Amino acid sequence: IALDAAKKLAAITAVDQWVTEETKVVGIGSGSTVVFAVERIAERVWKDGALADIICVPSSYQARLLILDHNLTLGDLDRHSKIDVYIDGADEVDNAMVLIKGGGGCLLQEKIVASCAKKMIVIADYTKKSLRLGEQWCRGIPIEVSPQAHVPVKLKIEELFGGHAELRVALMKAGPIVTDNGNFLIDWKFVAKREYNWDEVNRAITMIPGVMETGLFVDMAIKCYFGMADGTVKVQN
Ligand code: DER
Repeated sequence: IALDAAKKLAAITAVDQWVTEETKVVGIGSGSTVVFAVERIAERVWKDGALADIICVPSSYQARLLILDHNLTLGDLDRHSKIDVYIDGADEVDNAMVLIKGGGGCLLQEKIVASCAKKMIVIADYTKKSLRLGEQWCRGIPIEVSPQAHVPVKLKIEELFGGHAELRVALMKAGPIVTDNGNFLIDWKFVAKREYNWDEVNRAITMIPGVMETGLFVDMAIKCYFGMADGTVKVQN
């Protein structure tokens, strides 16, 4: 089946499993896969008359517009900081369920909203699954940085962990990508052959002055649903 069909399959399976009548607040991730999850939630609300009063907390402008476009109730962390379940995509998921996220540049709010959720569920197509981080996703680990600090942060990461970090430049805008939060992004291509302790790497990078957040989601997702090419859904716990 096509990649979009695989994404959709994962999204529907996860929503039907985790967004139920008991769900009061759902966190909505960012990217292309999560669109199918919002469509499924909207179908349940508007077609089935189910999930009455469910509140959707966005993790980006994209997620916010998606919620509004489907006439779902928009929430925010000021009023709904206890989230029942957070559903989001990933750029890559390794065997230890370490995620690389941020391919869509929304990692800061994604990690914030995910951290407020009792459960984080990942939905993805089969191209996102890897045994070892970096096997599938070759664009590096996204890191959100304060605009004034992108060079010192880049140099510090390369000094600490090797590899090569570069500023993410926009395609349809001159200059660097500016995130929903007014920051820059650098993508760190780590050394493929090197053994990294991703929990330590995540903590060390986060501590570098000027780093707002990393796209390394360690010990955050509890379950991943992968839509497979043969039309099945593989679940990783
Ligand atoms: O940028 C992000 O963090 C997205 O959630 C990304 O990880 C998944 O995007 P996709 O569903 O479009 O592949």
